[in-house]
Amino acid sequence: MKVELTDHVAREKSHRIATMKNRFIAIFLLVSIGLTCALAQLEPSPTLRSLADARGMYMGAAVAPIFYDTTEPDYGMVLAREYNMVVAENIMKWSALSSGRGKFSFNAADGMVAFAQKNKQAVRGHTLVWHESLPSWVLTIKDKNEMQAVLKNHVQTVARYFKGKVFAWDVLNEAILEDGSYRKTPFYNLLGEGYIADVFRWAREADPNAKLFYNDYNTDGINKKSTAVFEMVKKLKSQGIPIDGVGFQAHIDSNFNVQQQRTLENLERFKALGLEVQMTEVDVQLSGNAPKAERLAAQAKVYGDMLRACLAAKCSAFITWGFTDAFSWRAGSSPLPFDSSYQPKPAYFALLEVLKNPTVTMPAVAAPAPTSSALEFASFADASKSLQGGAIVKTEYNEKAGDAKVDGISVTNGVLTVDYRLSKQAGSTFAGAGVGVNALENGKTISLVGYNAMRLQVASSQAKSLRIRISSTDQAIINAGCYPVVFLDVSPDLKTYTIPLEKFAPLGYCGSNARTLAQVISNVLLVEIADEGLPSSGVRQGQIRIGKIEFLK
Ligand code: 9MR
Repeated sequence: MKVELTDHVAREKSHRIATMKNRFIAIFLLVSIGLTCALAQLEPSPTLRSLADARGMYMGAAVAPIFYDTTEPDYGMVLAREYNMVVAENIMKWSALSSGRGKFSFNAADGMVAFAQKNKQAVRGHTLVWHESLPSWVLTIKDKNEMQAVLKNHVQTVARYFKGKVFAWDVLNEAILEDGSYRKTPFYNLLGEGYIADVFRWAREADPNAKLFYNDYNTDGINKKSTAVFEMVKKLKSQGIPIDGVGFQAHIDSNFNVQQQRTLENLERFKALGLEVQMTEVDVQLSGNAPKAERLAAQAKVYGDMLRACLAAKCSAFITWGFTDAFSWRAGSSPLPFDSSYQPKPAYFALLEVLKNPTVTMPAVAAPAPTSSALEFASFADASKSLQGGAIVKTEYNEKAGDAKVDGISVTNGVLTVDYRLSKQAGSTFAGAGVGVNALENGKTISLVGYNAMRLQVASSQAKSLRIRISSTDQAIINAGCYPVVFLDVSPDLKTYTIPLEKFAPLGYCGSNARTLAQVISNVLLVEIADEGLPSSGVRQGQIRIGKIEFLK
């Protein structure tokens, strides 16, 4: 009995202790959850603005004076929250500032500057000299000296007025045509090309501290027009004309391919002249007839890719031409990162992700599940018909002091067999010779961004190791001899290898133009599989058999 009582007391005691313990744990958990929530509330989620601030760059938007409109309270709120820079979409243009000769009115622009100052935003000036949005009286001028005086007066009055308020000016906008020639503007027609150097000199005189930019569209990749702009600014620089930077407008659509257009390389060549580069009017029209979600995802990808190129080139600003689809000069095609109700679109999240981590290759957007067949690389089984037409596979491989000849190619049951003969000269120092299989699916270029592994079915009758190389269509990368490569030890049997794409990176062969793997592979031209197994001089015959090459999401 005593024992039972003692037991009972002991049980009660331990029950009380356990209950207290549980309560303590519960209180502790509640307090910690509460604290975590409170801390989470204290720590605001990142915005474009906060991430740009942390990087010491500008995220900007073109604005209209809608922040005055009390029926659009979200306009000013989102603008102030997300952007550390603003640019006037229209109200600093010549026709907006000057209604008559010698008459200037800065009220609307002053309002925008006040908004920016209140919200601690920098102001970019757009634009001192442009052939559009000119007051009609300027178009009536027929005399060279008169035009020169009027132009100088405009540039200097405006630059002086905004001195200390505007950190950078688009001094000259869109002075080059698509074919690379000078645009025949009212200024060019009367003053000749010399007006270009003049307007930069005049702007510098009026505001020595503002950064002076040339700005244009369809210059967002390497093409005739961007090359003409490049030559023009190079000449200006070499003549000591004060120009600090070039703005790339980037009015593009969701089919724009940053890799194919060689956007980064383009920015870099301007940087190499000692110029600042900025993306100044980015908007990405939705294109095509795919379901809306797919088009938004494609748009987001282009935004992300553009910003990534911009950051890789150390651009100083990324500016969108507006920010909400409610107010865009291309409103019908929903080109901006916020929808008409000021809700962030996938494009916004893509920008956010890239600002957080520019090496992310695919922005975290709700993209629809990929249809693998469309993007599958060269499956030789499927491609055999094209192969017979000779369109997709060619073989060539030459190295110094060695050569590879292909004796035959055949496709049987979906397996591509290449019979080859390697030769190596005595005394040469290269490690091997090889045969390359260059494949391009039906002549198409396949974008590999977003893929994370390569699956390869391969057998080699003699090779001890295989070198697998993926090349890019980017001519600069090809020229630099820069390509991702991986070495594999092979077994004599047909075997499937799954190679994570990051495996290619450390072995990447890159010249001084080294690019990240993601950039290199984003436009794949060929997959080359080379037999690396010829140790000394001599000739040997061999065979490589490839079942299938796929890139995996
Ligand atoms: O978006 C601007 C639109 O509201 C104006 O009507 C138009 C004419 O002034 O200019 C648009 O902005 C252009 C910019 O000033 C220069 N690059 C091209 C832009 C789109 O046309």
